[in-house]
Amino acid sequence: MQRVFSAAQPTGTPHLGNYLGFLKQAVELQESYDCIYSIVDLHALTVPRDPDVLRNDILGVAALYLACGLDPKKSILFVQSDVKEHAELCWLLNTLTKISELKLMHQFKEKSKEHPESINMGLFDYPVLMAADILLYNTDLVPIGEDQKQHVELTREIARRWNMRFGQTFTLPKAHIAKTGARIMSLLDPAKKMAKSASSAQSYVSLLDDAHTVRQKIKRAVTDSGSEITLSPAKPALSNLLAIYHLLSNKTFVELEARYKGRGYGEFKSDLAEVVVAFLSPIQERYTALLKKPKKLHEMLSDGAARARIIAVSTMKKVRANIGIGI
Ligand code: AQP
Repeated sequence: MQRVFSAAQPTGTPHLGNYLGFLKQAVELQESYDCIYSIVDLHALTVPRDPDVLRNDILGVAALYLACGLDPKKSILFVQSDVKEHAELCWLLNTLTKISELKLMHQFKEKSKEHPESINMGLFDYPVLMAADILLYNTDLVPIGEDQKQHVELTREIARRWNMRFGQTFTLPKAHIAKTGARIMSLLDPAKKMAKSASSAQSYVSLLDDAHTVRQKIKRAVTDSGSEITLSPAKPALSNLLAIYHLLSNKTFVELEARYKGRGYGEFKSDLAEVVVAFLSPIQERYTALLKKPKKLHEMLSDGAARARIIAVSTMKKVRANIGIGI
């Protein structure tokens, strides 16, 4: 069975972009792949975090992922820092990664602009730690949003380099990117991706937003000139809303265009808001119930880490022998 690995940072509450670009696929893939998913707390430290907030976010994200359909009976779900091999492999992969390659990474360039006061080595090395995450588990497929594609390409390059130098060790992973939803855009600016770190919370729908907030955010979402409801590159803001509607309702774009022919943006947005509310409310109910049992969540994560560690230790045995350390 092919192996799937992917990860997400515990940096606040995930939004619809995280769900549609990553989590939705992660849940679907559980049915036919051997899936491993990680809450990557070491990655989250690449920008300043309050320790108590981080601790809460780790548990919150775990609960939310379960509420969205990740099933610990079908997948391994664990916290990255519970498996020390991630940091060790990152260090070894660093020795084969060029600084010039890391300087090309879009995410590093963007985050450096956002946090000019704290451009640290961790932020620069983020893609190598991500390569370690993926390569430790002999991963075939990595479900991700479009923004992470460049990091998976670098992972392949590092793996190829290692295999050339030390013999076949790592599987070359492939990015698994959804046809629609791979880049959900900001509700306020269709040129920017929906992101937790955006300056305005009006630009994204968090998976924990209540019904009133969802309705308000969608009502205020920017639209394009003209009033026709059509999917078109000339209407990037509307196309983004149509993509969300399509993915959450399973209605095709053709069906949606026909349904809103001759009707305005107002009606379309108000229906979309109800689709989003109906989608989020059962998730939020499950999330609240799961958070009431923190001990159970900790046990599930600790069991996940134990299962992940078995694979990671076995990979590292090979890697250490390859490179000439750890007799
Ligand atoms: N807007 C998006 N559309 C589609 N997919 C997205 N992803 C992120 N934003 C979008 C995908 O979500 C997965 C988990 O990402 P993460 O937890 O590592 O967070 P991130 O990429 O840092 O997400 P944010 O919200 O955009 O945070 P900031 O503001 O910190 O950059 C990944 O697979 C990602 O591709």
